[in-house]
Amino acid sequence: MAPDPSRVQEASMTSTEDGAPVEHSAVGVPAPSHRLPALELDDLEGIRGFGDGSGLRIAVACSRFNGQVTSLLLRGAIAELDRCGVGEDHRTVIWVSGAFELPLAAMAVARTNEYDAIICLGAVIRGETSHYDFVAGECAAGIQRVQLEMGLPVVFGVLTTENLDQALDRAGGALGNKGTEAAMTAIEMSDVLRRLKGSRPAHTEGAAAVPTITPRSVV
Ligand code: INI
Repeated sequence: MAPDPSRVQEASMTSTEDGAPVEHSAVGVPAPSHRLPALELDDLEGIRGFGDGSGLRIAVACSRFNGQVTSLLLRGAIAELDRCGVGEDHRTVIWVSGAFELPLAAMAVARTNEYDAIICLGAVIRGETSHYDFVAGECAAGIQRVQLEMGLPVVFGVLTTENLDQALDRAGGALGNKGTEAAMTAIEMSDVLRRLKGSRPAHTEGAAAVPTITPRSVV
C-alpha cells in the first residue's frame, strides 16, 4: 500500500546538504546549519515510516555517566515520545552506569520481546586518554550488533564529543537535541518494520497527520 504523502513534511538524513564533512571545532569556520534538505517524496513509491507512535512500546536506556547531559537527552526523548503518542504506560526508562553498558541493557530489553524499539542515550566526552575511543567505539558497535541480531530498532542516541559544551549544544542547546531525534528515529523505524512485516494496524489508516521527520540532524 502506498504511504500517505501528506504526512511527510521533511525527510531526515544524516548528511549535510552537500554531503561534505563539517568541521565543528575550527575557529572561523561557520557553524553548520544542520538544515537538512527537504525531499520531495510525494511522487516516489516505497515503504516509509511515519510519526504515529500509538500502540508502540518503546524502551529508553539512559547512561548515568555525564548525567547533566544525558538527563537533557532523556527529557528530549520523552517529550518527543509524548508528542507522538507513546505515553508513560507504553515506555520504560532503564538507567545504566555508562555508555559502555548500553548494548547489554539493549540486548536484555530486546530479549523480552515486549518492545518495538529501544532508544540508547549517552554522552561520551573525550578526556586525556584513549578511554573515550574504546567506550564510544564499543558502544556504537554493540548497539548496531543488538539491532541486527535481534531485528528491532536500537537507536544510537549517544553523543560523542570533544568537550562538554559541544555535548550541551546537542542536548537541547543551539544544535538541537539528540534525544529528540533518537525518539523520532525509533518511531519511524518501528513503523518501517511494521509495514515490512505487513502488520500495519488499522489505527494508522486515515490517522491525523503527524510530522515524522526531523528537519535537523544532531551529529
Ligand atoms: N561513559 C560514558 O557514558 N561517557 C564517557 O565519557 C565515559 N568516559 O569518558 O569515561 C564513560 N565511561 C564509563 C564507561 O561507559 C563504563 O561505564 C565503565 O568503563 C564501566 O564499564
